[in-house]
Formats: sequence, C-alpha cells, structure tokens
Amino acid sequence: MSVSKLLGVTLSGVALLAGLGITLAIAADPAAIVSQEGRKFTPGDITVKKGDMVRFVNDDFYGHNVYSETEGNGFDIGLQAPGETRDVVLEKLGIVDVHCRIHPRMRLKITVTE
Ligand SMILES: [Cu+2]
Repeated sequence: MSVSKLLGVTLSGVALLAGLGITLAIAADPAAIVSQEGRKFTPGDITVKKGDMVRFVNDDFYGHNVYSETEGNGFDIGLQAPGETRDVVLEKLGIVDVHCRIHPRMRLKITVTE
C-alpha cells in the first residue's frame, strides 16, 4: 500500500474483509470493478496486484453473496442487495477462486501478482 493510500485512510462505508473475518473501514480507489449482472461476473477473470482493492457491484435485480475460500484471500461479503457495492482487499499472491453462495454457477478467478 502506498503512503498516499495510508494517509488517505478515513472511516467510510468501504469494507475490507480479511481472512479472519475482521472488518476494517478504509477509503481507497478500487483497482478493479467487477459487476454482477445476469448471474455472471463481468468482466470475468481479472488480474490485480497484492494489496489492491476489488469492488463488487450488484447490477442484478436480486441478491448475491460473493465469497472465496481461497487460503489467505478468503472473504464473504454477505448478502448483497441490488445496487449495493462491496470492496475486498486481496493480500496474498496467487489465484483467488470467487463464487456466489446463491448462484453456484457464478465463478470468477482473480490473479493476485506482485
Ligand atoms: Cu449470485
């Protein structure tokens, strides 16, 4: 994380979900925005850098519950109502398998690089 990002930390609605279920509140720009629309993740598989924030936006007319059980990058953003936005920070290198608890066919791979 850059110095400017550290200095920009404020309390906001932005949620960072760590593997232990710890919720922090930080303000930063997302490195990638993933839409959930038509029970699909768009733009599909993405690559981000370690420590980057990925923003999930529910553009459907029904709820989603995005989560990952990938070790070191596990998260569960909970039930996400239509129009809601949730942010996740990925801290470990590797491929993160992302799913939706409500729609098992929804799958997304996020590659986390240096
Ligand atoms: Cu879903």
